[in-house]
Amino acid sequence: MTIDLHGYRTGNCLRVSVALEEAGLPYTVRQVNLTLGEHHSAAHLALNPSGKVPVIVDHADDPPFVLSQSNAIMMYIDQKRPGVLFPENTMMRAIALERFFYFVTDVIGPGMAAFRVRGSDEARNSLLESSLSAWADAHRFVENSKYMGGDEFSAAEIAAAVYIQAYHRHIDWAAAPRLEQWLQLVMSRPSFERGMKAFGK
Ligand SMILES: N[C@@H](CCC(=O)N[C@@H](CS)C(=O)NCC(=O)O)C(=O)O
Repeated sequence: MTIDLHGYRTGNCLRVSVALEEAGLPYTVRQVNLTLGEHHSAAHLALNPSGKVPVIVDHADDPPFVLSQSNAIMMYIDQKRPGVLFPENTMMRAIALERFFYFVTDVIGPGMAAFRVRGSDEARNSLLESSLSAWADAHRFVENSKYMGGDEFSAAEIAAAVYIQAYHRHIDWAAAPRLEQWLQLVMSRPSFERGMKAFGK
């Protein structure tokens, strides 16, 4: 029994496809083409009345379990395959969560807001600057560690690396050599690569 992942090629959906790949959970992509407005269809609204993606439907449950919100889905995946997205050790887990939420709230949050802001270049630039400077500041997390949360790969990698793809050209990589090495390490993981291609391209 697999999980259906309803989504499109966006950061929120890619975080989930990468997480499913990393956890080794079988899933089937159900494309919801946002440019064609398929997220407003009756079928999609029945799964998620807010009309957003991603949504998963886990057929292992009867009736199937439906869940939206990318970060809640990642926590659900973590519970289905403990120890892959977040370490099981209490303190290591707390650090990985700290870094995961750093990327979700301090980096991705303002970045998404910048993308949506209309009519004010000043507001857009300020949000983008705040997002990218928080991203660059994550240099300190990997200065003496292999991964963002320590020695183990975690969902913090997924949050950070998926996001930065869209802003790659804005980063001064020469000033952040460890970040560049970390990104190469993460992006070369076969499971990560498969997850990034889940919605095509
Ligand atoms: N907080 C939600 C955000 C979901 C979201 O905004 N999804 C976007 C795609 S990344 C969407 O469905 N946009 C369509 C719309 O807002 O009409 C999550 O993390 O899943």
